[in-house]
Amino acid sequence: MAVRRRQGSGSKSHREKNGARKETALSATARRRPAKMDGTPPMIGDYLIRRLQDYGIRDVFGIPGDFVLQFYGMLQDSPIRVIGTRREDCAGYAADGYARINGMGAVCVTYCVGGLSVTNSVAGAYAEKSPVIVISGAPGMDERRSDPLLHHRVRDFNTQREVFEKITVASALLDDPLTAFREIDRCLEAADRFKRPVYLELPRDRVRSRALYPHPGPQERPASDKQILKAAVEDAVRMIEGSQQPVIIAGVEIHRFGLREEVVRLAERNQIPMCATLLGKSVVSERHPLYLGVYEGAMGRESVRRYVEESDCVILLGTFMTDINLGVFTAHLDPSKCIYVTSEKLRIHHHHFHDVLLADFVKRLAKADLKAAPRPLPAATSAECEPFVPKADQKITMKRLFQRINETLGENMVVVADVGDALFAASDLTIHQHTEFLAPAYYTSMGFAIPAAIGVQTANAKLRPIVLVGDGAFQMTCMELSTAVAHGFNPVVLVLNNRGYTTERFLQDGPFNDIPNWNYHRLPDLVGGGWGFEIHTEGELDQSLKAALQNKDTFSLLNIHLEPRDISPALERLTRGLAKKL
Ligand SMILES: Cc1ncc(C[n+]2csc(CCOP(=O)(O)OP(=O)(O)O)c2C)c(N)n1
Ligand SMILES: [Mg+2]
Repeated sequence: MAVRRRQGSGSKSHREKNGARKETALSATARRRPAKMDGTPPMIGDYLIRRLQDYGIRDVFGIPGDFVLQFYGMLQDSPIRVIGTRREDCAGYAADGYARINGMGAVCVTYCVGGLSVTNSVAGAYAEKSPVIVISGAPGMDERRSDPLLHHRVRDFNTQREVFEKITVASALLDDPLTAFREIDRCLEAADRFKRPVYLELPRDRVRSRALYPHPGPQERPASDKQILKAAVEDAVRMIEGSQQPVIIAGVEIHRFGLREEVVRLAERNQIPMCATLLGKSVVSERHPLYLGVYEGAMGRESVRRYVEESDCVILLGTFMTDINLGVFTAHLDPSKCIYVTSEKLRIHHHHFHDVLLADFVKRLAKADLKAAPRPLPAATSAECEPFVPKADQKITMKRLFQRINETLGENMVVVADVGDALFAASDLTIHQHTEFLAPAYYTSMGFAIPAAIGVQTANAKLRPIVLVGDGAFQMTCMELSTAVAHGFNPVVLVLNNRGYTTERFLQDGPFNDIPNWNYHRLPDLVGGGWGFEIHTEGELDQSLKAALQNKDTFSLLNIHLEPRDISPALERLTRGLAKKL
């Protein structure tokens, strides 16, 4: 079957009207500096907007409603751009994707119907350490006095806030101008420090309430205990110096805390090989000569697994020991041979250290003069991809598809993988120096990838998302391609159409894993923009990918027909590893 291409009518003028970024007066350095107050006492809403900008937030995702319209009006008059999404949970994923690129992201929604819809994506951001600020409108404090049954209310007026308390690192009701300004500072500081979401509830009659007293602005930042930091670094240095086969495993927090250069310096100065976890994939360039690959137990490549598990000093930096990172617990790491540091914990073999910040520890360790005899390095284990020569009429398979994608990856591309075999297969991709890799690799909520790609391009329009998404996940959040059209974004979306929940077929199969087949490539007709391609063969894949990459003006969608039981080599390794274990 020939490639069918469809082009919707999304126009540039539409994009220019809606997508043009409002100029922000803040320079990059000013963004990190706290907002200065002039003589007039600020309003709560204004102060919040200024503080968001201090943390580099230039865009907010969401859908308005009557309880948050006043604040939306204020946002409209500010340098911050509002990106409307089709659903609130998608706004949450978009803000999460934005935060992963930009450092922090924000959603702004209405009370309960919007807020409660965003909980799943915020829970994912919490689990995977992505700092998303949730701003929700709420009934005015004066309206609440006689406990009326106002629309959107669930049980009582605190219900939504109590839900968010469980899935954020800090939360506040901005009901009192005496405390609201401090509360905004406290919550934003917590989001920045712990790289987790926070929740701010803004009653509609408090948006314009002014400070009663001059607000001094944000207070001092937390610091490491110097003595404990010194002792911990000395302990780590001794352990590394005495080891024969040290190895670094870099995790997602290295990216979140901007410590990539320090980790690479530590590796290069001491010739220590590096791996990443799946959640931290691409945290160091996968083309670096010291890079071995993703360590993920039986799911990863055997040579990487063996090197790490035979190591007498595993330096885990900003790594979370999740089941997916550990290949669904098929990994074997002995704590007595590990240096384990995250923003929450520092353990060196069996010693625990407190009051040491991750960044301070990593920076000090990278600067330390380690004396160790030169050790042999492992042979290059990074799987170089075989060149892809398309066999024009051959039916496309997962293995061949990902070989072709691997060739496509270049500078300024971001691979955004959804849950399913898209994620497992993507673990084998070689991410280049300037390519990022984003995936919900721990919380694994389907539907992340398309809205997260919107967040990525909102944060940096020069980044080109390559979205890998199963048909099941696509059916959950594909409506956000309409948002891509509205803003002139150009992700390349590869729909792995295996007509169902293939990953689950290998756990337990049944008709519940079948899903309706859609003409995915015809979505451009519906949303009024984008190019669609239908693909059965390697030749069609090759042609379509080339055309999609050349199409810079709008999104491209490739409907790739796969067999329901065709899986990637990574998922094959995992199912084999699990079969041995069970
Ligand atoms: C929101 C959500 N619902 C359900 C699941 C459970 N689940 C995990 S993988 C999967 C199937 C994914 O199907 P698809 O997107 O088509 O990818 P495939 O497995 O076919 O590669 C399901 C239902 C989930 N992870 N997230
Ligand atoms: Mg599927």
